[in-house]
Amino acid sequence: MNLLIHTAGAPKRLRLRDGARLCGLVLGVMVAAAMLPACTGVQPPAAYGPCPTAAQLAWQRMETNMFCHFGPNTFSGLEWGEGTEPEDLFNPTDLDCVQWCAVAQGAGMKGVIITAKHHDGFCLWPNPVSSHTVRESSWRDGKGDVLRDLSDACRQYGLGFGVYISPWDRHAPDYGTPHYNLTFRQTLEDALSHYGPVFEQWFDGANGEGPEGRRQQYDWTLFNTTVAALQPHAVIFSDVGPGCRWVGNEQGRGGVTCWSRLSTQGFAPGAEAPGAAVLGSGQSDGQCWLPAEADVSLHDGWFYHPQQQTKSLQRLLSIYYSSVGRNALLLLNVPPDRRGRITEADSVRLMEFRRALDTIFACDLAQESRVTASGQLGGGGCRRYAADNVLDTAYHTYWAVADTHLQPTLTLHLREAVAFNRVMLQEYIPLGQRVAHFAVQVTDTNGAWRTVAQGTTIGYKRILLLPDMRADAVRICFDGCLAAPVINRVALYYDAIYRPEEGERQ
Ligand code: FUL
Repeated sequence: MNLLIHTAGAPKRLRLRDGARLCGLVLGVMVAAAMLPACTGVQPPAAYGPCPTAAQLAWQRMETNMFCHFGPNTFSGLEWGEGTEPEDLFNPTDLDCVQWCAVAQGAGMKGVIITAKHHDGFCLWPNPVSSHTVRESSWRDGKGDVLRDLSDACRQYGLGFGVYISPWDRHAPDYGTPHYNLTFRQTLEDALSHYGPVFEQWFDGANGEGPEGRRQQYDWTLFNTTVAALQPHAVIFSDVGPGCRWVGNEQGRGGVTCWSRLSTQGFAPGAEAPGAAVLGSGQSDGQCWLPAEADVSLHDGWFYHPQQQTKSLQRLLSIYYSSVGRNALLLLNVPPDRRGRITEADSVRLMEFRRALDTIFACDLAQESRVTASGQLGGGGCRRYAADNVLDTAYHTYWAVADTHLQPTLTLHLREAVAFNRVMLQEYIPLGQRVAHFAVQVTDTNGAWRTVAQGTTIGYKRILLLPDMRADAVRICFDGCLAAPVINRVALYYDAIYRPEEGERQ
């Protein structure tokens, strides 16, 4: 660490790197200290309520993923194909899934989910139980397979590969009969058996009419068990999970209160799902761990349409803050065009989005603060649960208090007064979601504390949008907790790029 760079005019980047090195040191000391007898006999906090599986935790930590709506609709201009489209309609002139993955990776996304079969029933892979697939088209002489290209490209780029497979099928001749559930199971089996690990299976709850106006009674238990048997680590999305839930809107907006818990007993995807407000907020006493996924398109529609505009950078940042910043995962749809490529305009906008996020979150202004708390599990000598664990970026280190201490406070004494307008908080969700209300207070030279924001849930990640302010110290009062909070990160940032609309703060 070169202390000479800590001059008033030093660029923030230098400070960050220095801070990161400092974090390394802190972490080393912490690991060593964790072995000290001071923690002997101190039991770690017990898990509270339902908690994420390893797959759900890994999924949540992806934070942003790319959705690709691609199929006959790309060529017809429809959003919902009729199911009667000739297979030859699907004819990308230059399909390049490597380019999709390069764009996704450049945009900081961690996975890609493809519409392997949308409501029109057309399969982007040669599904043996369908006659409405790429195999029946003249694209690549019927030898093409989009799932093959994309799964290979995802592997090459270290991205997760996920599939959207619509149960609603406007083409399948047996749709609307009990037999269709078996056909759909075989469809799932084929799509999930040949392309390597699948990180997410996306089930659309839509249940419209099939041939001759017939409707289907979906066998969700059969569908979910089929996925679980073939891809045990896949997180299953639907309105009500079982792996993650729909956030209740297609604008990419999580609830200001957003619990990763929901009771799903008696509910089903589609018309039998809980209302949008409940999906958005989750339930503090929900029986299942069911985090929210916020899906939204970079365009107005889900599929490519030549005239559609790309959302602005400001809009994307607003979406980011109201999804990832509110404890939801952001699934951003980027529709490939008729060549089978992501358009230049979309790609440029996504890189701008990434650059903006990297800039905003480059420098944690709390990094060098002294951290104190109203309590700490195991007492001051037990570094394993120390308050300053909230500063390091290691995921599995956290600050914890005794389980009877339900209203603790944590204070960041800043090295010097800093200007900031974002507060980022993270609960250590492997032990459950606990915080139901908190306040952010600041103080400056006169020493009086002033509340500048209040919030309800935190969960995996919460980012509060505050007006520009300057403080010597920042205090978080966890004043409404279902169980003693376990916090693994508190950070302060200054965002000079996104300007929230009036009333949009927090
Ligand atoms: C909806 C579908 O009907 C849309 O076409 C789109 O796929 C969206 C993500 O889900 O339910």
